[in-house]
Amino acid sequence: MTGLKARAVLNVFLAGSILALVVFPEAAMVQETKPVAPGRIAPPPAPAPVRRTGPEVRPTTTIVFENVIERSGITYVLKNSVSPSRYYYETMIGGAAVFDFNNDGFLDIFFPNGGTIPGLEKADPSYYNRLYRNDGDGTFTDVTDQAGVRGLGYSMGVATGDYDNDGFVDLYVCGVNHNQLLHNNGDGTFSDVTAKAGVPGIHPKFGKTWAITAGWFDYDNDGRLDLFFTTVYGIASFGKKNYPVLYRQESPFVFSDATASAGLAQLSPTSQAAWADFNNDGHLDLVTGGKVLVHRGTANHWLKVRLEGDGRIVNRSAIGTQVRLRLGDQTLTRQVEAGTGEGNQNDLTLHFGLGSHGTPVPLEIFWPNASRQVVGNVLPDRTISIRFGKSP
Ligand SMILES: [Ca+2]
Ligand SMILES: [Ca+2]
Ligand SMILES: [Ca+2]
Ligand SMILES: [Ca+2]
Repeated sequence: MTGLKARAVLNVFLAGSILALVVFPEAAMVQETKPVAPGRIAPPPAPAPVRRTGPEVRPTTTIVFENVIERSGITYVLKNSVSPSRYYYETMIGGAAVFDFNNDGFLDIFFPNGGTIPGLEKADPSYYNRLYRNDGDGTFTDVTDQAGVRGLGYSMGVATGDYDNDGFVDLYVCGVNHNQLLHNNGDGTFSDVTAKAGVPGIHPKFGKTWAITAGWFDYDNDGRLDLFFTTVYGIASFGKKNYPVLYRQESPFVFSDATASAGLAQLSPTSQAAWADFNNDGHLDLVTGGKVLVHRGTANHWLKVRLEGDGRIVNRSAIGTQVRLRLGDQTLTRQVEAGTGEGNQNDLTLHFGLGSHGTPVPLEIFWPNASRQVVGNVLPDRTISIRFGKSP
């Protein structure tokens, strides 16, 4: 995402920054769709009845965005170190992640940043990645240093996901010469656990691959997030060979390179990576590298959650809404996102792998206006639809 795009995201976000706490009755406005046998295409769900949850919304011809960057406290400047050689990555840098790192109900912003050329290092603070804490009053505070997220090397994109199910969203930062998995410690700080988790993006033969964008997905439905990152050029700057990588979280918090075993070894370099369950069997499928890859499934349980805003208080697509699912002593967290990686859009339906857990689970929904809704006793192995608004 470019700097301009990042600012546009900020503008949209600030426009919707409202604090309120509302607890809805359980099981409010829930529709269920039962699963189909693996390999079968399920019929589309019946159209939902039109409901109005507030005053009539009158069409308007003028929609105004205000650029509030100057008074927001955000001073991040993208630094790509343009060189006479015009390396590929100079033109492709610039991601942003909007997520709530401290669980205070206000979305915070993380910006990856570049490095020197040709050294590819963050030689001074102007190259640091930046984390801005949302203070809830329209301003942000730079907490990069206390959070420990300055970064390493020439960074590119970033993916957010709670890979260890502790309720705090973690970061995976992609880069040319370094990738970083940053564990959110829950106290405002992050720890670099890249080596311990086994996700450095280093091929035993070809070395570090240039990672541009990544996404977290539980493709085997075991309740633990897996990681897929892509790269665009097979042979890029400095003659380096690059390739997409799928990391599977084999055991709690330890990953292995599953690119070959999952059948993705011959995948061409690409920026495509969009996940969706095309055949409604509960297992995420993947569009990447000009291919549509249907997952053949596991015996694990799953749950999919479709959210819908009212178009007035919460946007119709419910983007920015977070859903938490309690599974024993773990909390699985998913968020409706407007896009993933570079130019990709996943299905907006949230997907949870439940492993061997086949009994009803409770959900907590945190809508973008900071209201909270509790939905109890949701049966697994189905898709449920939930609308923002009054209980029926
Ligand atoms: Ca926050
Ligand atoms: Ca976490
Ligand atoms: Ca998994
Ligand atoms: Ca599927």
